[in-house]
Amino acid sequence: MGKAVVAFVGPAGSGKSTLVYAYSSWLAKEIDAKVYKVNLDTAAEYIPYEPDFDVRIYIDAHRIAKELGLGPNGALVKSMDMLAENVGIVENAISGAEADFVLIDTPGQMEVFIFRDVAPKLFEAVKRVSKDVLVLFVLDGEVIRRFEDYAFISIMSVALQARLGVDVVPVINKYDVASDLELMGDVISDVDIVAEKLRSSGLYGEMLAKIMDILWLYAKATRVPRVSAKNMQGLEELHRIVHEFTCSCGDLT
Ligand SMILES: Nc1nc2c(ncn2[C@@H]2O[C@H](COP(=O)(O)OP(=O)(O)OP(=O)(O)O)[C@@H](O)[C@H]2O)c(=O)[nH]1
Ligand SMILES: [Mg+2]
Repeated sequence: MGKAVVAFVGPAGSGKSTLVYAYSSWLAKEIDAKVYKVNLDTAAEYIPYEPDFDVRIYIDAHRIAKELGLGPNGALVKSMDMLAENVGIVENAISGAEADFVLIDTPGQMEVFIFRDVAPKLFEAVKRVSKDVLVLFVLDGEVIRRFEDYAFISIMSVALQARLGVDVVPVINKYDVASDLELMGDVISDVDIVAEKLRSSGLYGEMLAKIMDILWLYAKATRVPRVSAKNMQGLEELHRIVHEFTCSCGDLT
């Protein structure tokens, strides 16, 4: 039986690490799955779960900052470039892990991770280990306020898919503080509502609506899960979607 690899990517503070904790706990408790947790945040100061693989043992952004006299951003960039040259360490760790699920937590500064070599190289390596790889694009629900924001995250998801070469599913986190979202959580109705609202909102609205029409043709996720990592809510729904994408890992559910 192969292992499914789920990576958590998203903007700073969106709740990636908390969701790794919540989802790993859920997997262990609800379906008795063996979970291997990977921290790739070289600058993490606090991690809410106990990592089985911690990149900081090898590459630590704070140490690099001191040793090379770099500021926090320079050190993070340097640490990501070092990781890009050493993705084999992560590949070996995942390959040797006895687990049903490997959860990968990525650096807080998403743009440093995504725009450097490290992200595509990492996912190439991960795909050598498992054919069931999914990226969860973790977003803070509080930030998604307008229909334009929803279009933006859809476009970003597809852009991430192109960049990383793996399926990407957006996940809206912090639902406990953003439950007044007008959107349904159902892509079919969401896309219709969003496209319709956008069409009536000027030049960019029309452009975004057209983009949404095309994205929908290729959309893989049937639902955008809403979760609260903090309150451990929506994890069953999240798992259903993860399972849909990684189900060749066996009949765990
Ligand atoms: N209300 C609420 N807060 C949350 C939720 N998930 C995470 N948080 C809070 O959001 C903050 C950031 O959470 P993290 O899990 O560290 O987010 P992250 O994306 O890993 O952050 P970085 O790695 O630093 O970019 C913390 O204060 C969490 O307690 C949630 O579902 N609801
Ligand atoms: Mg984090």
